Parts: sequence; C-alpha cells; structure tokens
Amino acid sequence: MTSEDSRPNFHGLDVDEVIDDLRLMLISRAIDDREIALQKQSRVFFQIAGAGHEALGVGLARHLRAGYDWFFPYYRDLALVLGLGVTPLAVLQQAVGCADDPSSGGRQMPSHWGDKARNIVTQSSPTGSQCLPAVGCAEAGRYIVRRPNLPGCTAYGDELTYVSLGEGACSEGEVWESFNTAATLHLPVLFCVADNGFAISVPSSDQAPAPISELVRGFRGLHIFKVDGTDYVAVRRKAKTVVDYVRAGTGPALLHAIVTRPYSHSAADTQAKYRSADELASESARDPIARLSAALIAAGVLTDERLDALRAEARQVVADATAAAIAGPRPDPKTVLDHVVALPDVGDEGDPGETGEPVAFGEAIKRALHEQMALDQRIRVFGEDVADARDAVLANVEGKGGVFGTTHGLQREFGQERCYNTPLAEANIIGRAVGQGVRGLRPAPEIQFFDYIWPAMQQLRSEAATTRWRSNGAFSCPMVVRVPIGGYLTGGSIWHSQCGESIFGHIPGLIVAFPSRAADAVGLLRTAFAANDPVLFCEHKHLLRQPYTVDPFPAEGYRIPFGRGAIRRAGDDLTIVSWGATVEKSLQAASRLAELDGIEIEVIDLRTISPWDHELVARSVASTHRLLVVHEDMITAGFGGEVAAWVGEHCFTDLDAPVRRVGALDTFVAYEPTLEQAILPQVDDIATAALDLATF
Ligand SMILES: Cc1ncc(C[n+]2csc(CCOP(=O)(O)OP(=O)(O)O)c2C)c(N)n1
Ligand SMILES: [Mg+2]
Repeated sequence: MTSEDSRPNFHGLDVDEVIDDLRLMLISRAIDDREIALQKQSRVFFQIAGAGHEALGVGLARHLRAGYDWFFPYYRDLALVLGLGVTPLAVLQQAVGCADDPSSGGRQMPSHWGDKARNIVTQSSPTGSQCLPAVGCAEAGRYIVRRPNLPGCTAYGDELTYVSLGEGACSEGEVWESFNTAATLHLPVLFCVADNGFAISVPSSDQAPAPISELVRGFRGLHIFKVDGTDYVAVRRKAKTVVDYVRAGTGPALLHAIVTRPYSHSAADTQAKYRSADELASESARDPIARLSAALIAAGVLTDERLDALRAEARQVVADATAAAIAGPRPDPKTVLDHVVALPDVGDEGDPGETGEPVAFGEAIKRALHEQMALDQRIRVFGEDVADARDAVLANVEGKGGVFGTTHGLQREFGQERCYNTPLAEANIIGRAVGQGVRGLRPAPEIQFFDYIWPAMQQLRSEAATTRWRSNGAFSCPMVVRVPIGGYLTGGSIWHSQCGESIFGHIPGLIVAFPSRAADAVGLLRTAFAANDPVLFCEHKHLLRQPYTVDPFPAEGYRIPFGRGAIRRAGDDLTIVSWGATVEKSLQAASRLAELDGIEIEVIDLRTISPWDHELVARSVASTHRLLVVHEDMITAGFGGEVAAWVGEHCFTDLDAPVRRVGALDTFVAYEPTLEQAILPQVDDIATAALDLATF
C-alpha cells in the first residue's frame, strides 16, 4: 500500500492518479448513459458507447502526450480522449449537434473525435480507414523532424502515432496495408485493437481464423502485445511498456486488448437479439469500472461511500455539460457550404511568355515537378515505379521514373526521401498521402493508371475530400494526386484506357484538373501545389508526346486559377466545350467545318472540371446560341451531362437549339483498334454532331 517514498500507491501506481482515472472512467460511462437518455428525448440523434473500453482508454492516455503524439482514435475511445484532455462539454456539444462542437460544428455523429490542439485528427466513419492515414502521419513526422524549417510543420523525434480500431475492422484490407508499411518502414505507430468480441452482431469467430495478435505474426518488425483491457492495472503496465517501445523509435507495435461491450453496438442496435442473457451477465462480471472499484475497495484505498460520491460527481459533471451543450447555439443552415474546399488564390492567370524552351505535355509536367520540388521541400512524390532505381545501382543506370517517365530524375535530384516507391497498393498510396497532408506536407502521390484508382477511392472520397468539411475547417488535406488517364492508345483496352472523371467531379472537396496542353499542365500543377485541398490531376496519356501540345515552358509565376477555362478557337456559330484529349479532336472538327461549310466554331477547353468555368461557357453560348459538349468519358452520367444541364437551366433564353453531347459509347474501351475507334469519340463524330447542331 505504501512505497519506499511513502506516497500511497496501488500496485505500484500513484493512488491519486488511479482515483483520477477512475473518475474519468465514471464520467465516460455517465456520458454514455446520458446520451442514451438524451436520444430517447430526441436531444441527440445517434449514440455509440465507449462502455467496456474505459480502462484501456484512460490507462493508455496516461502514457501518451496530447499535442505531441498524434491520434487516430475510433468511436469507442471516449475514455481515451477524456484522458487526453477533451472535455465532457466538447463531447456533449457534438452529441447534441451544437454549433460550438469543436470537432465538427454539428456535422459529424457523436464520438467522431477531432481536436486540433491535441493532435487528435478528425475522424471519419468507415471502419479501419484511419490506419493508412495514421501510417502516413508517422511517416511525415519522421520526415519533418529532420527538416525543422518546413513551414507549418512540427514534429518530435520521440513522438508516436496512436491508431485504434475494433477487432471487426481488422478484416478491412487497408488495415493490412497499414501493418505492411508501418513494419517495412519501422514507423512509430501504436496500433491498438480493442477486441470486444463483436462487430455489431458478428462474432469475431466469423471474422478471421485467429485473433489479431496471432494473425499479424508474419510482419517482421511489428511488435505484438496482449492485454486484458478490462484490468486497469494490467493496462497501465502494458501501456507503459508498449509506449516506451514505440517512442524509442524501434518500430511499430500492435496492442491487442480484450475488452467488453456491455451496451449494444449503438443506439440503433439491440444486442439481446443475438447475445444470450447468460453471456451478457458473465461479461458484466468483467466490467472494467466494477473491477477497478472493487480492487480499490479491497485494497482499502477506496470506500463504498467515496465511490458513490465519485459516481454522483461524475453524473453532475455530465449533467452540467449537457445543460451547457443544449443551451448552446444551433448551427446555422447558411454555413453548410463553408469549408467544402478553399480554392487557392493565385491571382490572375498572367502571361506564360514565349521565351521558354518548347516542350510537349509530358515533358512539361516532368519539368514542373522538378521545379516545384526544388522550391518546396514539403513536396514528396511517391507511388508505383515512380523512383529511378535503387541507390546501389543508380549511378550506373538511366532510372525508371514512372511507367510514362514523368517522374524520371526526381529521385536522382532530390533523394529517396522525396521520391520513392510504395507497395503495389493504391489505398496505401493515397491513405499515406492523407496522413502526410494533415501534417502540413504537400504529398504528390501517383496512381499509375486511372483504371486502377478504385482501391484508393475510399481514401480519396471518404478521407481526403471530407477532411476539411467534416472538421468544420480545423483540418485540411492537401495533396496532388497525379493520374495518367484516357485512351486513344490503340491497344490499351479496358484497364489502361478509361476515363471516368465525372465520378470524381461528383465529390465535394476534391478539385479535378484535366489539362490538354503543356503550358496549362504547368500552370495548373503550380496552382495544385499552392492548394490546401486534394487535387486530382488528370494527365492524358495520349497527349504526353503529341506535337500539338507543345508550348514554350511557361514563365515562372504563371499559374492558372482553378475554374478558369480557355478559348482555343474563337467562333460565332456554335460553342464546343471540351477538356483533355477531345479538345484537339474538337479543334480538328472545327477546322473542317470552317473550311467545308463556313461554320465558325468556338472551342472552349475547361481545363478544370471541378470547379468549372460556368461564366466562360455562359458568355460563349450567349454569342453562339448553340452548345455541343464533347468528352472522352461515357455519355451516360458523364460530366457533359452536368454542363448541359447547367446551360439548359441558366442559359435557356440564349439557346437556339437543344444542347448536344458527344462522348464514348456506354461501354468499356476495347483492345482491338477498330473496336476502340468505334467506342471512343472521333473527329468525324464531333464534326457530324456540330454540323447537325449548327444547321438545326
Ligand atoms: C467500411 C464500413 N463498413 C461498415 C460500417 C458499419 N459499421 C460500423 S461499426 C461496425 C462494426 C465494427 O466492429 P469492430 O471493429 O469490432 O468495433 P466495435 O464496434 O466492436 O468496437 C460496422 C460494421 C462502417 N462504419 N464502415
Ligand atoms: Mg468489436
């Protein structure tokens, strides 16, 4: 009961600390109980409890450092975030959807933590998707700490990144991708798997053939620990060992903690439907609060009366927080579009100049990458095959630099820390970029082919694009995702030739650039690196070496604001709006119609499709009175549908003919050249549609 220095202790732990932690555990449980009651009164609209996970949370928090370490907790981590200093008021403000909710301003469900000052990164809902960003965050910390002068970036040599998830979420593939990279790069990541035996109603025996601590044994370098997460003393001891281990920088660790789930999965669930009364009763015997209270009473450190007083005090704290949260202002519906995206202010487009060396599209992008990386050490380029070669052989070989050669020479010039290969895993690439972007770096991940972007969709859409909005502007996620796209390759086929930008145009928070010539690619890439939000930068493969894309390399400072199109050819009779590879085809069709039919077509290149230049299109349609939208993507739900609908709605009185579209047939791109030609829009198709429309 007393140690050598005669301070009261409990199993070697400071009694005051233990009582404080018990107090937090009681507050955590009281918040759950209160939220459940509030939901029945329609004061909160969802509830998911931290009950059963309290000892794990407070025990870990004792050894972690808010505002120093980085945190990617999940929804059951209520006790952990309280231990890190998040107040009951902040928790209740989110639960009731108060405007003052510091995590999200009423935008996110309860228990979706986010606290900028404490480095608790805004949380999303997809299970397990926090793991790859956590790895990227740890990776960023290691990079930043060696470069102390990077603007807006701080890191500590002994920081760690905490990420937690349930045992059910461990079935997600991205989680395994995160173990892979954390172990390969020896990153200071603490994975905490809170195993309560169920994922909603699915028992862990339906998830995997063995518990997670056994499954991960093959990851060399991942240290594995197990703990009874309902035993506060055991958690405290293990947490210290695990945290010390990860903090020392030796590598990642996985803590597999067995916990309980005394309450149903969420307020929308009734666990009595799938768990027997006996089972629930035996689990309640392992309740972490009951266990710690009983142990403290047995040790003579606590009395029943004191426990009752602590419990009453916890309820009061929560009642006061609830009253304050309910009395707080409701969010203003006028703010719903705030913090979707913050377009960079790069001023006017200016003049690209005529004196630069003439370069084609691909070469221009390559040079712009060299230029931007030289200017900004926060930029790191990574992806599949983007590096040149292993350092050991680099002096004797030419270097790969991407399957299209666009990143050639970046590793040689800037080193492996700034241009490196990743595992062949697209979610890994974008997820790690998310974590790096949140830390203030300017990651420039490459997806090798647009056709393989889908495994990264979760990270792009649910993480990168939502970060700013879901945190009500507290966090942002800059990244420049370069992606070779498109067909007209003769032989590319279905998985090397698709477009599909409309799907990304449908994602708020994601900027989509789609340049068609060299100067634009440079001007837009410079702007993309100035942005504080994710940019999908589409590089059309067919354009990389085409002579018609050649421009003098634009003067320093030439940047194109997002959402500003360009008139490629002036005309009075008809407007064509296009982007990417079909801009040139539209120009050819326009020349043909001018020569043969005397029809003058105005061709607009949108250059970015999200945002897109409504004003320029409206102005052109006001003078030509006819619109044809041409794109390479399929017609159905292609982005042309959006342009056509907007013009129909806003420029109706200017129109003398229906808006028409030309695009790919509603199928995939085929391998055999005549099939590809039949599927993708050709100059003839554009010319025919334009002639029809001009003579309507
Ligand atoms: C990708 C995804 N699929 C499904 C869901 C719905 N869902 C939310 S929590 C959950 C179960 C998670 O179980 P586990 O990982 O064991 O964590 P626990 O809730 O038990 O702590 C499911 C299926 C989700 N949020 N995300
Ligand atoms: Mg579970």
